[in-house]
Amino acid sequence: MSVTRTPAPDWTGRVDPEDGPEAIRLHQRVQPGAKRAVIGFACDAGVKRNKGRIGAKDGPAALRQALANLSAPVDAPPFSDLGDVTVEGDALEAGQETLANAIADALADHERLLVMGGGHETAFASYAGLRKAFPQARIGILNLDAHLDLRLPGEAGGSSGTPFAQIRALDPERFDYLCVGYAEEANTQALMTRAQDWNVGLVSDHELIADPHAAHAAISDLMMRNDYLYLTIDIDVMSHFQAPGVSAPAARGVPFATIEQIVSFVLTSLDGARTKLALADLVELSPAHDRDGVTAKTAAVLARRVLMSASDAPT
Ligand SMILES: [Mn+2]
Repeated sequence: MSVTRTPAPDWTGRVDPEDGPEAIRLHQRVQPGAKRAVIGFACDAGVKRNKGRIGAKDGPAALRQALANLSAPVDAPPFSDLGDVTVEGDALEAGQETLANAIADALADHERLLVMGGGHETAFASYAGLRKAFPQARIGILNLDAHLDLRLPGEAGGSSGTPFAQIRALDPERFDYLCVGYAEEANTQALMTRAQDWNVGLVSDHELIADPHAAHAAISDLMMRNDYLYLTIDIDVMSHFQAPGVSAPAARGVPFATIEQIVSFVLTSLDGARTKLALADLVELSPAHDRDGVTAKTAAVLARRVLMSASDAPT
């Protein structure tokens, strides 16, 4: 079979019983049936079709390992691990369909799901799953990325460079997309023009370097006009030294502290807002290209924030 469901591994890590009950780490917060959950998409097919350097298939395992030993706030909610959807060879569409169905099922039981990619082809499955779970909802897409990923699918089909064009094709009347951190040299003029034609919101890496709050107004507006925010973090939005373990490292990139601050802004903006963050994903971690595990750790710090933040305000 070219697409398989792989059960969750056992989470293990350091324990410090001598330091008392507050000395807990994320691996000690994994509980079946928790309101939050993670699921992995072990897939190289999207990056391969996009002619990038492959390795994202090992992303979920590396991210779990990097998450395990991070400290957990004592009042943080527990989370479940739903295992992986594993794609062998070029079975991308079947893998995305399996992941989308798994996401839709999971959102019936969990208030927040974090998908661990995989390349950015993960996003098409993420959105399709979220849409399936909430057919009538207004969904705003916030992509933290050096790339618009708006290319049109070619003869081989979709790839890690096409997810947002595919999402628009799936849901043309309701496409509401904000890309934060794009690099001018990493996107052709054709894509920039397409973004304008499709009313895509844009905040560049240069703007964020000049002002770390440059995206706040656009993010607030996106949240105000939607019921759900779909947050997708491509770790290649950060600099090559912060995120070397990706398919396409950024020469410039947005500082890590700025990306953390944007994620925090999203999470704190959920308090008192109507908008929910039911689904987030973190993509393009490619452990074979990592150095000293720094990319995995960077991804894990962001994933920890999304998983451990306070619950959404009730509506
Ligand atoms: Mn991307």
